[in-house]
Amino acid sequence: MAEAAGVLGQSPEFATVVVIGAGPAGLTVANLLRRSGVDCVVLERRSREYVAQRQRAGIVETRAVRMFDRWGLADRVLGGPPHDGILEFRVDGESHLVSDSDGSEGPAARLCPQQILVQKLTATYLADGGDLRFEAADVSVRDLNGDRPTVRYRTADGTPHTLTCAFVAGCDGDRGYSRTVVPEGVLTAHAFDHGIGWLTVLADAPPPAHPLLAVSSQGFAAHFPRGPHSSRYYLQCPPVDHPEAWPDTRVWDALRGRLGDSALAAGPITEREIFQLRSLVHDPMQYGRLFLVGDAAHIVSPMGGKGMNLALYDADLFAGAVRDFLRDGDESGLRSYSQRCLRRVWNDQEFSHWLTRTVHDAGDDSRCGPFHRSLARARLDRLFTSPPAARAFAELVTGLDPVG
Ligand code: RFL
Repeated sequence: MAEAAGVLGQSPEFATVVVIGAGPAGLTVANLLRRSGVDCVVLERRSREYVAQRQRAGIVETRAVRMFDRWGLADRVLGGPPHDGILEFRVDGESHLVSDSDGSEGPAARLCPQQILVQKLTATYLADGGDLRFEAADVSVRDLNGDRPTVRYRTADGTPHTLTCAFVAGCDGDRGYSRTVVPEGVLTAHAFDHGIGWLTVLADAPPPAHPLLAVSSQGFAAHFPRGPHSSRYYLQCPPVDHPEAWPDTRVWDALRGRLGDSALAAGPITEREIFQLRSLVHDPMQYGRLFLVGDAAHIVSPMGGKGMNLALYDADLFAGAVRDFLRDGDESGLRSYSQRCLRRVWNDQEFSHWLTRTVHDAGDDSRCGPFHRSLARARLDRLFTSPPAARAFAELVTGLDPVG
């Protein structure tokens, strides 16, 4: 407690927490710390404009909406309408609606695109007087095993700066810097490559009535809302494919075929990218005074929509743990941070893995063989016909499972 009191209210170049990275993880950490009266500085490599337009996730799950609600931030940081709790599976053109509502009381998931969340988290943090430094180059960290780590960086004009702090939050994503500071042999990386590629396309085209996953012998496809007039689509493709192999006509023809919707409205394509479905977990998520948060610690294949939501979960636990330490001298949250985060990470990895295998295996059997195709179809059949199976699925989609 004596130390806790001592780290508050120091000179400007001391910050209790230095946050590296201003994506969903870093900005959420920063906002929650501010709500707790804990000072922090956020260092972001890119410009504010660049960070604000990066489009990826589209749904803030129910658990995360309630987390922001608990911190008194939901109205300020979430945009988009509530999700109506219905997910559509289309199997060989036949529609099956599955409720992803678990029936619990409280605010529901929100159709809030990641860039809207990032824009609102940025605006809220700055409006509350937060310290956010864009275009911070060459960030480096030292002395993580002492109680005063040092963080150095350069401003856009090359001026060097040094900060000391009590904690570093490594929120700089999978290709960031913070994880590289951890000495070799400390972290174990658990990696899995699904051997599946996805072409992802963003277009100014009408969103679907419900988030839509389509299984067909031509391969998997999906259609998700990303705003009132925009959509994200996914098309299974060979992992080594190139976006140039997918001109507009091929994209729309493939979507119409796999979604079983010959009238699917097209629109201008604004982004076209191919990536491989992979999963990665680093264990532990802490080294000395460095805490890894979000993609810096784990990557989940996008199937199931968990990556950004896990980042928000980590941010909640980290900010709560720092607050409890500074306010009450309670170190238990910091000590159990990695273990608690990893429990949810593996829970969500398992869900994402299950759904990834199911929707791909159930379609094109040239990849997995007829036996696995029939197993996957049996899993879908159970989901469509068994209320307990649908309920377990809803728990996982909402994040309101017993993992907490
Ligand atoms: P981010 O978003 O990568 O942010 C990291 C930030 O750190 C900055 N940075 C640095 N700053 C200072 N110094 C350095 N040395 C730095 N190095 C990097 C970067 O510029 C950046 O601003 O990580 P964060 O905050 O952990 O957030 C994670 C999410 O972005 C990620 O999990 C999701 O986008 C994953 N994801 C999805 N998640 C969902 O929950 N639902 C979805 O539907 C969903 N769809 C997706 C996705 C990811 C996708 N990609 C990336 C393959 C769809 C796609 C296409």
